[in-house]
Amino acid sequence: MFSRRNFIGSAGAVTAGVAAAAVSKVAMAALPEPVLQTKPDTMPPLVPNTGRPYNPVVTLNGWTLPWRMNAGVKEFHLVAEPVVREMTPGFKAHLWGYNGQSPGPTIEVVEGDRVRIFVTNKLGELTSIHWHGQRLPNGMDGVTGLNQPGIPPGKTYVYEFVARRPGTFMYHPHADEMVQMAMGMMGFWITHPKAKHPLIDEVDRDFVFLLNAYDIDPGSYTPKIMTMLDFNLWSWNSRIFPGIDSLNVRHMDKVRLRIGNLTMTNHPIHLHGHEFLVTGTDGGPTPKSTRRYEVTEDVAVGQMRQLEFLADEEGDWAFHCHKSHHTMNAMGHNVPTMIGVDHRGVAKQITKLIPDYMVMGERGMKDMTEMEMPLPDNTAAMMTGTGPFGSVGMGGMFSVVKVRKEQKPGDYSDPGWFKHPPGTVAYEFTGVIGATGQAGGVPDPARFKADASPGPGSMPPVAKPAKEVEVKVRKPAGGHSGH
Ligand SMILES: [Cu+2]
Repeated sequence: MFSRRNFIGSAGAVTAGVAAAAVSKVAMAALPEPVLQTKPDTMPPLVPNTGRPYNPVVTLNGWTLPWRMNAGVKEFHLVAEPVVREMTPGFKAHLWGYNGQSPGPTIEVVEGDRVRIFVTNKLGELTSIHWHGQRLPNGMDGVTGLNQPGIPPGKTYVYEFVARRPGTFMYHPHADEMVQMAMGMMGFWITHPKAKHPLIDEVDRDFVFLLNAYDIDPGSYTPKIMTMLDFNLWSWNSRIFPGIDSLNVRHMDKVRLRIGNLTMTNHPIHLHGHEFLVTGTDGGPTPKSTRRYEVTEDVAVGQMRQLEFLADEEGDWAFHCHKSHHTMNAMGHNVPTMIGVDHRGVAKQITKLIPDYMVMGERGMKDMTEMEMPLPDNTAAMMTGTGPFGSVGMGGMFSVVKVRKEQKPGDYSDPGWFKHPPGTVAYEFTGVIGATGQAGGVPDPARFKADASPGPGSMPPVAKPAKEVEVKVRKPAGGHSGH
């Protein structure tokens, strides 16, 4: 490993002399045509027809950037520009991205490839691209002011380096970063191994997506870029449930999920019905001895994770971030909890004064998924999505892994809902509760009963409180502290 890195390292050093600066008129004229994509669909894998072969990835609600070979160098053309991204049907956001989309297209190369990336800036301010996680000459690292001047509006810069190690990487600006990343500028980079790698298994399906987040007020189109933590749209590749495509796989497929986090908080990503191994992190493939089975993997800020599992259980398996506020869409945050408050009388009185008045959440908030309430134009429903059994009541970072026997190899199309074998779906109990003696009866549920003695605890209290207090205070609105 060490010697190989050294060898490629010396080859890479040749590019150190190529500054990411001036491009001659001749080179400009020879720019590869930028390829644009405006549809938010999951595009089929881009099978390489030039360069070294590899098994391509599939970008969830995204695509891979085509390249051209130029005297043995893989040339890509990224265009930084304002884009309109449909985050879910009926909700479009005005973002910044690359080549017509946010996130930008996935770049796929092979270990040892020499790569040349033309970056054209069509924004109104300086930008740059940092190739997150890569080994490269310092002048190609993309930090504005430190490694290169910012790319001025209207100009094209060239980055060139050798993809030295296989793995999962990201790209994003390192210029006015807070704004440009809050606006959606980011993308994935995959470096495939050049030969069979002892720590990188061949898989049947290889999905990639970025975790990103936006703060867009209901009824508006542009993210608020000053938000530090309190985002209201938690997305995968700038899509929110139910706009995120399902991950469709064949029963017994070996599946790899590559996830990168460019939000401002961590996301515990949880898969139902299967256990996965964490086979790769920021530094590349994990040693086999460190691998253990998990059902949730926390992806921290700025990190990449590779999860692998055998899809050996048929069905429609939920796959989501486990922070429950991250599986909801835009909402007002200062809604008081009304669970358990019977306010029928109050609502009646208020309705006399304000005919449209509506009480929210008296039985929980699930009712809101079916509520036909007028939303401002261009607003995503807070919790939505309809499954075969009704409303799913979700939003944000949520999708479904569909495992099917009849899925053809290489077919990524949506097979529809799972057809459950008879007797394998939870069903309503129609017997008698509290009647063990009767046929079909079940005993009363056991229920914890508090007694008069000091309750359980690590130590007994010195004296009992004079009065039992049940807390019913409602905090005043405001002072919301993020998620
Ligand atoms: Cu999350």
